[in-house]
Amino acid sequence: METKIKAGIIGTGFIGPAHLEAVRRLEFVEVIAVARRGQERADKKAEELGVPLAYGDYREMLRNPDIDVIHNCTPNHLHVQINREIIEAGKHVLSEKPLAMSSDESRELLALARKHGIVHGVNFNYRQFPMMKQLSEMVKQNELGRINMVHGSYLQDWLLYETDYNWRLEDKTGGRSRAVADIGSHWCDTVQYVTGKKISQVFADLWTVHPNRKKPVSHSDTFSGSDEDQADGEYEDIPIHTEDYASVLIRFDDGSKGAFTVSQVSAGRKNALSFELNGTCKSAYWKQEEPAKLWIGHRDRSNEVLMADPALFLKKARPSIHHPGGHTEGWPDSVKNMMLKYYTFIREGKDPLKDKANFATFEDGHVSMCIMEAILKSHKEERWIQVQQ
Ligand code: SOE
Repeated sequence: METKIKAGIIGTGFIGPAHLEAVRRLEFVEVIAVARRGQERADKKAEELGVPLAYGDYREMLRNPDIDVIHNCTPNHLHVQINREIIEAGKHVLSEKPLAMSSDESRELLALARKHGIVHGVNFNYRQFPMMKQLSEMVKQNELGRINMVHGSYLQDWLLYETDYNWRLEDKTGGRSRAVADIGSHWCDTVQYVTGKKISQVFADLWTVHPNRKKPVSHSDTFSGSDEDQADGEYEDIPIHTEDYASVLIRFDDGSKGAFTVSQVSAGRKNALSFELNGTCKSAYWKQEEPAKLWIGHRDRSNEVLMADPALFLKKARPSIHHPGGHTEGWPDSVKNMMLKYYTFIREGKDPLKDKANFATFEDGHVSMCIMEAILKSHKEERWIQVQQ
């Protein structure tokens, strides 16, 4: 019988358990350990999640020779250091975005990963929805014609109230950018993936809607919503320096244009990533919250809606869909698809220096950092900025 690839996960907040659940759906991988600060908390979490080994210090996990792959699911400010240590320990790494706190750091990580020849991935999962593979094939086969415009938004409401609080709000733990780095990064990765174009210039306008927030004295998780117990509770006033909202004009490397808006303070919008492509023949529109539908717009006949269905997909997109039409794959499945592609690359013994990955790598993570920095600079200097790699 094939020996299973063994994995460990560092960080057990919102996204760590999502990685765990996705990896568990792969029959050839086994998550044998989790790490979280403090042995007692780690033990408790490992038990809750049904994982055999618990580390109160991730460095001990790095020394376990049985572990082949490590997932970095820690808060943003810890990414670079832990990613560096994972690579230096000779383990394959799957990191959450952002890869680091600056593009100098993400460039260094990419070089280090290449030097050690390990398989590196970053969890840009939205490009892993089956319909995104179908759309990218439609674009490659020129079904839409030349793509002139790409526009859309990514809106959420979990930080709408000034009493909503999370580590992502603080620049020390979240980074210099929030809405752009946290969700704009997904929007940019997804549209660059489906169009095959690179964002080369940006002109941005950012806004911190709540320059001061009320931090609950008790702990607050991502997407935890309003805590009724906190209603009469104690708050601490905290100045906020990261953006709740951004609108960005973009120019692509082939001269085509677009724009996107991101916000974490838009009531009623939960995880509303959407975009539209306008080509010389057809348009296409997709939204993540209804992922099985692709609206296709025509000028001279009625518009259509394509439903995700292997029987209706282009041949090259078919392997990306795992259920018959109407059996809709959603967000957790996109994470599973990311894991499937990443671990299959390892299982097949592919060479990260020579073989093309069909998932986002540290290269994409670095590009994302460069776009984010160009956006911050553009907002500050109120002008178009070239994305520098
Ligand atoms: C919070 O904004 C968040 O969990 C992001 O960090 C994720 O990357 C996104 O997929 C959903 O929203």
